[in-house]
Amino acid sequence: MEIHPKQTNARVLLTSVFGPYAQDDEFGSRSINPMELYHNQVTRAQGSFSLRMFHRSWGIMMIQANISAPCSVLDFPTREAFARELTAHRYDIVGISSIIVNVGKVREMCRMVRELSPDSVIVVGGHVAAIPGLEAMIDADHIVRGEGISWMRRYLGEDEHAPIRHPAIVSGLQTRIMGVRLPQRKGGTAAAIIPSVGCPMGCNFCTTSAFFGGKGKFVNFYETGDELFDVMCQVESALKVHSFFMMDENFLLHRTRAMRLLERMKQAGKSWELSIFASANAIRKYTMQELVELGVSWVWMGLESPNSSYSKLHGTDATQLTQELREHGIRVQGSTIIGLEHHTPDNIAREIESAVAYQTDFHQFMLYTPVPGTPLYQEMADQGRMLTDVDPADVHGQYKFNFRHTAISRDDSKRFLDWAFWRDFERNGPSLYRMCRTMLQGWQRYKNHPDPRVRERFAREVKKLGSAYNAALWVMEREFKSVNRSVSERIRTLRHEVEHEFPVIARLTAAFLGPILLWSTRREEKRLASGCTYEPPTFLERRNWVSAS
Ligand code: B12
Ligand code: SF4
Repeated sequence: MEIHPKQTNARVLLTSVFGPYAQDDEFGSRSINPMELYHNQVTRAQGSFSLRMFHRSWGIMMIQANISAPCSVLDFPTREAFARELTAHRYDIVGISSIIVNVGKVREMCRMVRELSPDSVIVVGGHVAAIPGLEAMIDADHIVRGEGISWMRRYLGEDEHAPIRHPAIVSGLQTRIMGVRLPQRKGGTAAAIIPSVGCPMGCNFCTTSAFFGGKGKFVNFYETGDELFDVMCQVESALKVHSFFMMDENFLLHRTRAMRLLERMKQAGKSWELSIFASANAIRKYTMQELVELGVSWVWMGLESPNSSYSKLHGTDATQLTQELREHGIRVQGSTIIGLEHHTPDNIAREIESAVAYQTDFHQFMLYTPVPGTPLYQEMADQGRMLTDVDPADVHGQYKFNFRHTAISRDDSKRFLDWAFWRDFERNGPSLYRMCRTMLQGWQRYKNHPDPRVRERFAREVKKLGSAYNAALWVMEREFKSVNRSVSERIRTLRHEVEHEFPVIARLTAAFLGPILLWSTRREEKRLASGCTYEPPTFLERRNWVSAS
């Protein structure tokens, strides 16, 4: 492979695509596609109760931490900030990270580099690289498919097999709910840990699995529980956290690693909380006791229709599993695909009802979307069913089909998707309430657990429930009284239970903080109704930096 002539002395700029994101523009921003995980695809129908936060671009942060070359990361720039950075420093390499939906921005950024920094080599990486024929769509020198740390190390003439250094990453920022931006104190937000990329399960639609090798393959940054434990200890002391967001597509699939991690946690008395992604059949490899001791407090799992053919659900009763997890204080975030092959206008309502009936704490709905690089895309392309006139900026799974479904029209795909979000909210209420319910169940079950690590974790989690969250319950109960009495009554019952557990503090906070939260919630509703959207701040971080000579 070609190596950059300046090797490890080359100055590198790594950037995400420019914003603003949550508005409609000619570069491919869409108001329906904001840079917010929950509000984009999980709680978007929940109005002021939607959980809102941003997540940094971890791919470029990981690359920066693992090269010795002087390197700047520019995250969420505006076009102006990107132009300024290009002209303020002489960069030898400009690396642009993007997913497919943002290809229009990549095209514009390549054009800007050629104009403002003509000597820079342009490298484009991330999922956008899966687009067939991308070379002809953008003016880049290198398009990198798959894992980027090893590619960049090779390109800079560095050792691609050197151990992976994990940066200390705060998982979410500027969290906002009910019109209030939560204070960002050190240790208050989970740290993101990225043990691997890809997933060996190889579901036919899955772009992350396909991008890193497909079925049977993935790239492990940390093979063993010992390595993972050491990384988590480093990040724990850098960020003062107890809580980790494990960015591994199927964390529990690797049982030996997870069980060794548990052993080390026990030996060191670590009372950690883990939020994980895991498939149902991987979760079933563990007892509830093991999950609880491992600190699993949040699971994001695929809950595709029972009539689908995905092996990750085989042999599991997903209803029983989700219920059991919640009874053990583990919050469940379900993910359901709308528009699978067997869906029709006649059965889709039933399928959505069964997803909603899982009563998860959070529920993501996404359109079945053939994405370049996946087996599903190939299959649809071979059958001539891909629609050729759809703008890639609209292929984000929250708008309309990008292929011809045998029974459901494009317009109906959006109607069914929107209905799923609405129905989940209408039947189950705000996710914040649902999450409080699960937290209380966990506390009641484990407050006297013999392992002090477990007790400490549940006590830590429940502190918020006995105070600020109870004020939020008071507001939700009030706001739902006129729109959905049954939800309001369920919230009331929960509030009474919380007040029974924490008679003084919970009542006091509801009485004093409740009215303030009610006011901020209503103000937020008005803001949202007038079209207010939120954008992440721009970050600029330098490492191994030397000024241009
Ligand atoms: C965090 C996240 C987000 C964050 C934003 C992160 C950000 N700052 O951009 C939020 C929640 C806001 C988000 C939003 C969306 N996301 Co998102 N997101 C993720 C998630 C869960 C983790 C990404 C990550 O950090 N992974 C870990 C890092 C290490 O991996 P990586 O980013 O792939 O980087 C590696 C390589 O790709 C490569 N690389 C990356 N960049 C570069 C750059 C260079 C120069 C080089 C050489 C290499 C390189 O090297 C890295 C190390 O190996 C992934 C799923 C996943 N597991 O990856 C989805 C994912 C990236 N998102 C996806 C989608 C579709 C979206 C949305 C459209 C949401 C939606 N409706 O579904 C929106 C788009 C918002 C917008 N306006 O752009 C898809 C992308 C599909 C595709 N083929 O393009 C993914 C893969 C999820 C999925 N399976 O469908 N997302
Ligand atoms: S189990 Fe989840 S992450 Fe793994 S291939 Fe299937 S959809 Fe993708």
